[in-house]
Amino acid sequence: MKQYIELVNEILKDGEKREDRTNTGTISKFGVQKRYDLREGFPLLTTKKVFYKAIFHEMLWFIKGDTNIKYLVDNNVKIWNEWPYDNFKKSAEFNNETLQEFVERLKSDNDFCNKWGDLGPVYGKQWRDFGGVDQFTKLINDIKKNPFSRRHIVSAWNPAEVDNMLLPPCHSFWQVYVSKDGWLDLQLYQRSGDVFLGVPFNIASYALLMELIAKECNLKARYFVHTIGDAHIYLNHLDQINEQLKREPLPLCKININSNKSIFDISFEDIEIEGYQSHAKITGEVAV
Ligand code: DHF
Ligand code: TMP
Repeated sequence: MKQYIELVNEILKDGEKREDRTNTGTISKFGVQKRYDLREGFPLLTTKKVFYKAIFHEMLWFIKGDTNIKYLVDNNVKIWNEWPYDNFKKSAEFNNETLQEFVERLKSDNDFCNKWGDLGPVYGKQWRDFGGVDQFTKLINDIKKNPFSRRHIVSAWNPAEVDNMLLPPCHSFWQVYVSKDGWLDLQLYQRSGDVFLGVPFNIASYALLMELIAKECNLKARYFVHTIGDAHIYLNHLDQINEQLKREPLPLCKININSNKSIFDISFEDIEIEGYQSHAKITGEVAV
């Protein structure tokens, strides 16, 4: 994935060192765009091993309109755990539970999970019910009925509700384009991108979304255009980023969706990655 390497190099070359909300510090560049051609393969990073099962579960969870992390923790997906935990820690109910204890309680106690496992009206909620509008179903119907429309938009950014979310949407706004010869393209506007941790997930996540929509609408996925506002590398990820720059990118894998179910009924087992080759996993701390 030369685009990812280009993105990293662009930030290191042009970025400014600055403070951020999490007090970690970043190198940041504003306004970058990369284009991935899905015909060349599935854009799952090869310069470190990515836990793609988490990406698939998360996307199905968005499509279902779910915002409670119960589905994720039940499937061993840990990527959203820190934010409900941080919220719980600030509450009067907090009794010095560790993150592990908190997650165990989410799994075993439904009332507790309903109260403390919800992220607020984030992605899933806005996609399926933005002030009463099911943007996602409308998008699918509109692509089928009127493919060349210039209004194939889904927005997770709902200014009236942003303050009720544990984390305001990072991948905030996207548009689908259908070409004359049946290709489906998608552009995402991501307001904020953690280039070491979040961005590899976001690229693969939207590539999966494109494959799912293309299949549902009898189209073929082509370009994913990824536009990022504040594209940053956290200072405590610089060693990990430099390690990746030393590694030679490997051939991309493929993705197969082995089902003719509707996009609303596809399950995790229907999605298969074929031939994923990657360098070793690299860990890094997530800034909360
Ligand atoms: N906050 C910050 N600071 N960066 C993020 O990327 C981020 N992403 C969020 C929520 N808040 C965030 C949601 N997505 C990981 C990946 C994506 C993600 C959250 C976390 C992550 O920690 N990935 C690790 C471990 C994955 C695993 O094996 O569970 C990785 O090495 O990819
Ligand atoms: P912010 O709300 O202050 O921008 O912090 C959010 C952080 O999370 C920022 O580093 C970007 C990162 N992030 C991603 O890169 N991708 C994601 O999908 C999510 C949810 C967050």
